[in-house]
Amino acid sequence: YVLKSTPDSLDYLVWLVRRLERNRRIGALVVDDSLASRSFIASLLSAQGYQVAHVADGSSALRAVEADPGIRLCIVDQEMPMMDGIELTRRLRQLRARDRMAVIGVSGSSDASLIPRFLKSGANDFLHKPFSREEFFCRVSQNIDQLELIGTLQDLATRDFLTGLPNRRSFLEHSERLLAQQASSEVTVAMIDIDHFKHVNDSYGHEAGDQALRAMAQALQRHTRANDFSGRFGGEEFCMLIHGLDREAATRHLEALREAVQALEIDIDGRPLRITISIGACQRDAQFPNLHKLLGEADRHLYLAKAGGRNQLRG
Ligand code: GH3
Ligand code: MG
Ligand code: MG
Ligand code: MG
Ligand code: MG
Repeated sequence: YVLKSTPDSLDYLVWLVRRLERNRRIGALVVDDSLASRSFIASLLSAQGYQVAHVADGSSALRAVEADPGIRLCIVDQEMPMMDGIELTRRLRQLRARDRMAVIGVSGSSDASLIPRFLKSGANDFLHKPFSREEFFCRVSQNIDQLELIGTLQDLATRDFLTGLPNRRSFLEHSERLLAQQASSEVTVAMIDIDHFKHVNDSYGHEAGDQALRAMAQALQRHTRANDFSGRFGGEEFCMLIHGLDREAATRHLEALREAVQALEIDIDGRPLRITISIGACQRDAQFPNLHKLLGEADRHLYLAKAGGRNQLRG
């Protein structure tokens, strides 16, 4: 049906196939008390490749979204017993933000106030029933495209391009959040700096330097446990936030990272390149209660590690 009314150029077909491929990764949920209506909308979404489920009421919809992070699209009918679509939309928004899931309200009513009420309660869009298949296709696609675009922009804003690690902004934001959430637990902040990295660039070339930074980032990731967080702070400087380890355990953990980096053999066109790192750490306590103080003290310890001969941990 899509092809009938659109130019059947090869470009369009390629675009359509890509779109169908993409949609297979996206979960969609249809909420409508009428079986005929939700089955119809579900069949339209299935034809576009989405992974579709449908439910008859708001409570089931909330449970489904809570259980499945893959749901990125909700089509919500307005007139339903118990919980109407506008109320459901408001509650869905408490579970998943606008940039993670698109909610599209639908209704057969001619009440003009429905559209602003849907949008104000957090819907991304609204469709009047009955709608044409083509309008449905365009609206849904546009909303999913927007989510994808936001995801791409968020990725560009938070990820370091060279190493794929979270960037400085992302590290700082995440750390602030974690320190606020875990006000009483043990947290260690570590600043990690590659030793004599200028020398690596000077003798092996900038490309090799980049390769070393990527190898370093991989080692760092291998030593980042599930509740920890690390990033590239800038240049040849990295950072790690360790959560739930006391001072001794955190020290052992960072020493293991230092030794793992020392043991790396980075292959530069058949020539082995070795690097070492210096680490400055600081454990949160009454004297260093916030991120600013923790980073300052970790940095001071890093300086001491450098002055003490490098390839060592202070803190
Ligand atoms: P130290 O042991 O005191 O840390 O000495 P260092 O040479 O590592 O420190 P310095 O701050 O003098 O030099 C850091 C170097 O890191 C200089 C800069 O060109 C290089 N660098 C920063 N970012 C990148 C990058 O993205 N790629 C490459 N190849 N080099 C980088
Ligand atoms: Mg209804
Ligand atoms: Mg350095
Ligand atoms: Mg330096
Ligand atoms: Mg440095």
